[in-house]
This record gives sequence, C-alpha cells and structure tokens, in this order.
Amino acid sequence: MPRTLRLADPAPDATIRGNSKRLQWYTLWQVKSGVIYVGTQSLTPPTWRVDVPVNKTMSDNFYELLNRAFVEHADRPCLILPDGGSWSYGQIATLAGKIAQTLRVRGVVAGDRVLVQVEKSPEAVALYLGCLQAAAVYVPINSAYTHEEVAYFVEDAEPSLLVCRRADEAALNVIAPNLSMLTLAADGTGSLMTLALATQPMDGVVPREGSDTAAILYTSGTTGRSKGAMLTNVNLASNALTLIDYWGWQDDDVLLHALPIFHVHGLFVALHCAMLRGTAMIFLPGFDARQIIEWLPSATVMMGVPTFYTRLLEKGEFNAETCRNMRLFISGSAPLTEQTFEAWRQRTGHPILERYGMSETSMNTSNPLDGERVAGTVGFALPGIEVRITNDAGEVLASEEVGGIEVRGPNVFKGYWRMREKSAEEIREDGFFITGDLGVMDGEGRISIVGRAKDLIISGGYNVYPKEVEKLIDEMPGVVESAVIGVPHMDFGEGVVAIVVPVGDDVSEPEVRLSLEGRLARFKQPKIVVNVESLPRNTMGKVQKKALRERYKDLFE
Ligand code: MCA
Ligand code: AMP
Repeated sequence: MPRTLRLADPAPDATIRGNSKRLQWYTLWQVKSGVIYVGTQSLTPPTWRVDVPVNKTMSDNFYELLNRAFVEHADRPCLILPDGGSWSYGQIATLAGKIAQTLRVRGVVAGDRVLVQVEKSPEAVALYLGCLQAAAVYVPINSAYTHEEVAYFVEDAEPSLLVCRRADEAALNVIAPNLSMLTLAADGTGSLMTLALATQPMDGVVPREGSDTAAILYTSGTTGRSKGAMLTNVNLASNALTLIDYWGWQDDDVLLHALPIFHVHGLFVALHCAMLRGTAMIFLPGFDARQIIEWLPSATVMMGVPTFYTRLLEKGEFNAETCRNMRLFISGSAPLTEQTFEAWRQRTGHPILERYGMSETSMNTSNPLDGERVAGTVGFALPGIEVRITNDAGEVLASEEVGGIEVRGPNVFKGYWRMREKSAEEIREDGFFITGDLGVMDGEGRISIVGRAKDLIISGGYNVYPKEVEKLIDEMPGVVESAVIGVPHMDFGEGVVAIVVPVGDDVSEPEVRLSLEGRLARFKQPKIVVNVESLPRNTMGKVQKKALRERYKDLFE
C-alpha cells in the first residue's frame, strides 16, 4: 500500500537521483533498492509518496515498472478495439514476452536498435513492449515516410532488425539487402507474429541501467537530416510517473487513443499513463471525427493535437452530451489557439489542458489539473523540471521578457545518436537543453510559447523542416531556388507552402508533387506552390522567411 512520509524523513534504502540541485521534486527511480519513491516537495506539506515496494531483483529497465502493472492488472482490459475486440493486460504482456523472446532468438541483444515502420495495432504496441523487455532500443518511424526516407534511418540507426509492413518488404530489401527483416501488417499478421506465436514468452526482463537508451526518436534536424534523440529508461519513467501524478490519473480512467504511436505523444505520454495505472484505452487506428464522437461517451480522457479539436468542433452533432463522462481533454504537439480553447469550453464545458513537450524531453510544462488553465499558455514547468528563458548569450531573462526556452530535468534526453557535436551545441554544460522554441514566463512561472527560433513548420502535429523540402525542389530542372514556409491553415494549424523562383515558365503544384513523389512523405509536400521572380533577402543574403510568411499568411483562407 502506498505510504506517505514527510520529506524530512530519510528515504529508506534509496539513492536520490534526478535533479539533486533544487530538491524540489524527484522521481526516485530506485527499483534496485526494492522501493520506488515518488517525492513531491512542492506540495504542502512536502511529502514523499512511497509508491510501491517491488521485487529486489529488479533492474532500472523501464519495462520492470510496466510489467509490474501488467501482472497486477492482468485481467483488466488494456486495449478496447472499435471492432468489439479487446486485449487484457495479461494478453498484451504475454505477446510482448513472446516478441522479446523472438528478438532474442534472432540475435538481438541489449542496446541493439530495432527499427520499426508499421501501422498502429495492438501487435505494434506489444512489439514496443517486447523491445523494452529484451532491452533492444526501440526506433519507431512515421508510417508515411517513403522508402527513400527509410533508407536514411537504416543507414543512421544501423539496426539489427527492421520490422516493416509486408507491402514494403520487397522494396526495403533492395535498399538494405543485408538487414534482418520481419513483417507486421495492420491486421496483426506477418512473419514477426508467426514466429512470436510459436515461441514461449521470455522469462524475466533483460537488465538495464537507468541511463541506458530505451528508445531513439528521430526528430528533424535544421540541416534537413533527422537526428535521433536517445531517451533513457530514467527519461521514460520519470516523465510517466510525473504526468500520472500531475494529471491525477484515476484507476477508472479510460483513455481515447487516436494518435499515431511513432511519436512521443501517442507512444509515451498516452500509453505510459494508461499502462502504468493498468487502465483501459479505446484504441483507434487513427483520427476519424465520426468514430471519436461514437466512442467519447465511453472515455474519460482524450489526448490530441489541436487538429483533433478543430475537426470535432466542425461537427454539429458533437456537444456536451458527447463528453458526458469526460474528465480531461489534453492538447499538445502544436499551438492550440485561444479561439479553439474558448469554442471548446463553450461547446463542452471543458477547458482543454494544454501542455508542451518535445521528442528530446517528453513533457516539459503543463497547465494545471486543478488550477486555472489559461488559453494560449502551456502552463508551468512540471515538478522536477526546470524551465528558464534566456537571451542569445544564454543569460537568464527576467519574467515577461521573450527569449529562448531552456529545460533541465530527469526528462531531458542524453544526446543525439552518434552526433556528439550537435548534442554539445544544444545541451549546455549545466544540463539545460536549448529547445529552439521562443517563450515568455510570467511572474508566477506560467509559460507561453511565442514562436520558434528553429526553422520548423508544424502541420497537424507533424514536423516539417523546410530545408529538407527546399533541397528536393531546388533539384528540379525548372527551378532556380525555393523557400518553404508554414502559413496559417484552418485544419493543420500551419500548411506547407513552397515559394519557387522558376527558370522560365511557372512551376505548377502537380509538377512539384510529382517530383517529390516517393522521395518525401506526403504530409511534408507543399499544399500550395507560389511562383515569384525572386526571393526577398536581407543584407547578409539570407532569405527573409518572416516577410514571406507575412505576405502569404492568408493563402489558405
Ligand atoms: C495527413 N496529411 C497531412 C497531415 N496528416 N498533411 C499535413 N499535415 C498533417 N499532419 C495529409 C496526407 O498526406 C494525405 O495527403 C491527406 O492529408 C490525408 O491523409 P490522412 O492520413 O487520411 O490524414 P488524417 O487522418 O486526416 O490525419 C491528420 C491528423 C494526423 C489526424 C492530424 O496528421 C495526426 O494524427 N497527427 C498527429 C501527429 C502527432 O501525433 N504528433 C505528435 C508529434 P495526400 O492526400 O496528399 O496523400 S510531436 C510530439 O510527440 C511532441 C513530443 C509533443 O509535444 O507531443
Ligand atoms: P517534436 O520535435 O516533434 O517533438 O516537436 C516538438 C515541438 O513541438 C516543440 O519544440 C514545439 O515547437 C512544438 N510544441 C509541442 N507542444 C506545443 C504546444 N503546446 N504549443 C506550441 N508548440 C508546441
């Protein structure tokens, strides 16, 4: 049973890890000593909540924590599927164990990367869990990426195994003829499952240190090449435990899960909160407003990108009655406008809780569960996480001053995979990570994001790096040069636009799309192409994207 100790009491048999400088809050990730401590000094009175005594033989592999929940809640539903099927925690854990054993038999050892490009399915969840159990580094990539894009990840991650859709197997075999490959289709069939179902589940969990990498999440780089953010067992555990506490996860919560499971949002934030508490998820293959409206009355929590919310508001039949059992709506990955926040509150009675995160850090800040949720802000630094606003020289700014957002805490990744220099550029010596987002903090510590220092477009929650698109458009024979920008888009928040300087005749949108076909995921492709005589430049010769964004801001209206 959870016990509550005063913070002043010595934490029995535990090593304190995490943010030891400020002693504000800790996720004490000390399963080795036999106890997991979650301490909350920021609460009054300050306390350690001693969560659960666990088996003394456990390692710091994050799967130990998950597995404990799976064993405890084996009979409870984990995934409820729209076709009426369901998976209990026991079933998911058994399949994860079989996949872990399959990986072992295939020669995958601790620290080996398993690259995964599959559709969302219960089996895909079990694959993620199986990788954790086997201590393989899970490397998920967007299912929309083309074979050409996948080739980069194969080369960069150097995986021991690639799990892909059956339809992609032949093409990927050409790209990576020596790579071990298994398939997993959206319906849960494929060579991975054939092997796994004929295998006994792995006994136990392959031990890991807290600082060992559990997953690599690729995030776009400014040079156009993706960087692999290495997330450790402590990163995953600390963020999950923090969010469960901060968002008041209830034993009877039911999460409506319609996000993709290759990003931090749908994979870590959503799955971990539900799974560590052994609570059910209504597991939808993707976002479909009609299906969401059908399932919302059975749910208590939904996590989504702002597009989820704007699309639901467009549906006349969506109303407060649809949300009658809902406790919490959470939004993130892209800015939620004040208009959407207000419209949602008026329609449903719920103020959406907006939070802010990144692939490199998982969640950094959140509006409060109980206090005021202020539209247009991303709330406060989460317990145990420090956020500061700095100028270009790295000096901390006073409240209300706009600057770069920097983050430090047990959530911050350990660096980019095989990019030592890039990691050193973005993580300061004192441990603060330079997010590339611009923000402002008020006197109370409430943070608003006001822009981005990085040249990034966020479209429907997906990142698009202009360089990557520009590079390919510039290669077109009829193009002198191009500038790719994001401008306001009703549905996606920002829509990708290419401003093109043609050699002669105008370059049309179908021509651009045709030349990008098979080379670039379709969500990254420009939705509009504008031809101009020349691009505006500053005195240094740099293209003035701000001026272009201003000039074309009404393009999608
Ligand atoms: C699909 N399309 C898009 C996008 N999604 N175009 C621009 N931006 C998009 N986000 C295009 C497709 O290429 C296709 O174009 C057409 O739209 C229809 O595709 P479909 O798959 O049917 O689209 P959809 O189902 O309507 O998807 C829209 C969506 C989806 C539901 C908003 O993009 C989505 O689930 N986004 C969530 C992303 C997310 O989870 N982000 C978290 C990452 P064509 O017809 O030309 O082929 S950020 C993160 O994890 C950090 C840590 C954080 O803070 O959360
Ligand atoms: P990713 O690299 O895909 O993890 O995207 C992370 C980026 O998404 C952050 O650096 C922010 O620019 C953006 N982001 C995430 N949450 C929010 C939010 N609530 N408001 C505005 N931007 C956000």
